[in-house]
Amino acid sequence: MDVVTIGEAMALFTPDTTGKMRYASQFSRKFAGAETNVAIGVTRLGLQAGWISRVGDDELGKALISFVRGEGIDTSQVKIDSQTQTGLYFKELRSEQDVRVYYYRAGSAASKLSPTDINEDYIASAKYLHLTGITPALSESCYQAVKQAIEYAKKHNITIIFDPNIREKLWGSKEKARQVLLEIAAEVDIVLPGVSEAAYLFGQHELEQYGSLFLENGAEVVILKQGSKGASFFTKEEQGFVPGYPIERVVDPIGAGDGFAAGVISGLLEKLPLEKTLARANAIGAMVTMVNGDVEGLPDIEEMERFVQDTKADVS
Ligand code: KDG
Repeated sequence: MDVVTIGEAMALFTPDTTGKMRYASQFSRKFAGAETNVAIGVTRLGLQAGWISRVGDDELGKALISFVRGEGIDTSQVKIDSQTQTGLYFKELRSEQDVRVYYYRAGSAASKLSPTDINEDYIASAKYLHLTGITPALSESCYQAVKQAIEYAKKHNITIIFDPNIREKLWGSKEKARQVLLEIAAEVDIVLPGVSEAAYLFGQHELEQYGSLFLENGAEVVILKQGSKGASFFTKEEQGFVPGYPIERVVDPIGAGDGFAAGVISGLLEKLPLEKTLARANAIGAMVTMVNGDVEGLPDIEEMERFVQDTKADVS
């Protein structure tokens, strides 16, 4: 296994029309979740991924497992929880600039994940453990599950990559979010914050400062995402900036960060230098925004290479 990830995936409903959702009567049903988005992203790039989670014993839970399995991901560690339901999420595209999400996931099956769901051998079988800040926000038992996974990964020298993915709607308080996310960021090898997330965690600073702040907090590699502008990397030895790709029209920005993470993982596993890894990540992030849906725009290797060849990075 190349990558194991842990977290909630949901049935995603998107109105078929743009505008306020209250007027929508036709919806498309898709599936999404930051962690499965990354698992699907790396699988399209030829890697092997596994997903640890729970879904409800309901029709959407069954369809969700089939969907993720159909994308080639190992779902042997996904439990069916008969006590509760699969979570839902609605995405409202009010305009190209105004995309809103609504969760119906409190008490969902995935929020019941606990340390007993984390199998040590399974974590040890991976090269990378991918985590996001969404899972520990779901419940205390989810937070404990994440801590258990980190403990196993460290014991077996598995590289841990962490995307803070701050979802204010899920955290009761900003203080709690900051405390838990910084605690996890201190334990991992690679962190992937966006600039606004870095500011949320450390307060307003110059961009370069965020690199040092995350390094001092404990990470080995910091990758600071700056949307379509590009991304910077920081280690104790080096730092740099890699420009992003111009995007003619953003159809749906949600999921771009997960595509970016998939690019980082695949680049690092191929032992590409950080510049090349970030160029790949920027390209995949851009490609995801051009298609409606969190995972529909994730490219395979050939599509990604064609995009990189045909599109000049935005060095302006
Ligand atoms: O990164 C995209 C995710 O935000 C989306 O798939 C839904 O997992 C999700 C979440 O918790 O917001």
